Amino acid sequence: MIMTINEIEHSVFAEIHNTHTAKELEEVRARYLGRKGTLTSVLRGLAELSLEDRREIGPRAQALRDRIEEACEDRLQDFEATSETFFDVSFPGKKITVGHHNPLSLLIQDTEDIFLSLGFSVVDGPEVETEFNNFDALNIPANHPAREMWDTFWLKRAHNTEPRKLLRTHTSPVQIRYMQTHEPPFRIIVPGTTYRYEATDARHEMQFSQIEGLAVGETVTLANFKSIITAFFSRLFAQKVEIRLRPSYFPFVEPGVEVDATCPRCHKRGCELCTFTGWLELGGAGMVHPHVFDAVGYNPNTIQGFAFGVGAERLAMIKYGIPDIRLFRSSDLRFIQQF
Ligand code: FA5
Repeated sequence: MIMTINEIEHSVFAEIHNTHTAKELEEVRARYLGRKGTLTSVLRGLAELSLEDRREIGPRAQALRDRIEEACEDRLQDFEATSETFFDVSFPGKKITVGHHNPLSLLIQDTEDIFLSLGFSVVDGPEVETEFNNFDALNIPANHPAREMWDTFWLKRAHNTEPRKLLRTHTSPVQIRYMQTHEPPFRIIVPGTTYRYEATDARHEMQFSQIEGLAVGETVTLANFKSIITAFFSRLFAQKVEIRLRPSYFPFVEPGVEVDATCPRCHKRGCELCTFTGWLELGGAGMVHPHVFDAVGYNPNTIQGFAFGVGAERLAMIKYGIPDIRLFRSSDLRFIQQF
């Protein structure tokens, strides 16, 4: 019996090692540990041995059985690691989750594409601005009542003598930055984030986005603006849109206008979106004020231009039928996944 155990020990581990499939491995295992296996017969035969022999052979045989089981288990894991086991190709795969663009990003991308095709460049500027660029150079001096049109987040200063900084309340300060460093003629748009210290509701946020436009040259007129903005809204809303300019006031333009477009949902028939007026108010515009040209060192007698500013969320809300501006930055996946 000792002889048999020695022989088994001598051959079994090499045989296990030489198997290449789970089926081959199972055959080797059965040869030694199956019902009629060699080692199983040894273990069965123990009962017939003398007590002394049993004490010597029994533990060796049992230990060998454990080692064979362990070796078979290890070999099986080798097969699994090298994928030699069965692989069911019809098993459903893992769904790959794909990110979605925020509708605000989609709106800004569309806007940029349209204006690029109309000969405009896309420009940006910082969200932390100087008081000069955000207000003074735009013809809104300190203590002027027009300042109250924009409730401002001011930044802390280390010393009272330092110039005050703020979170820009509109994208208009980029007009100043651009004109200080470029010569006309040019046409630019400036999409960007803006901040106002305001109560929020379905149409107002403290952090929102605007798209500024500025075209400057010797012969640029308000009629040019009307045709550009008509082309923009018509392409953005994928339909023919009419534009109406109503007199309004912004300190940095003269004349100033409010820009209305025909409601793209009801085509002027009247609906809830346009509060049954047929028209939507989409932003402000006008001819750049001579004081603004003075502030950047242009000659207002030879240079003229139009400027406009529209709310980007407002346009996205109209285009995509979004009922509440607070959804854009809500981080709610149920909202984002719809786009
Ligand atoms: C301005 O900010 C001017 N800078 C626009 C301008 C530029 C006029 C150039 C003339 C020439 P106003 O405050 O109206 O204007 O804001 C423009 C648009 O920004 C609004 O029509 C609105 O759509 C959007 N907007 C303003 N405040 C908020 C707010 N709190 N939340 C969301 N959108 C806002």
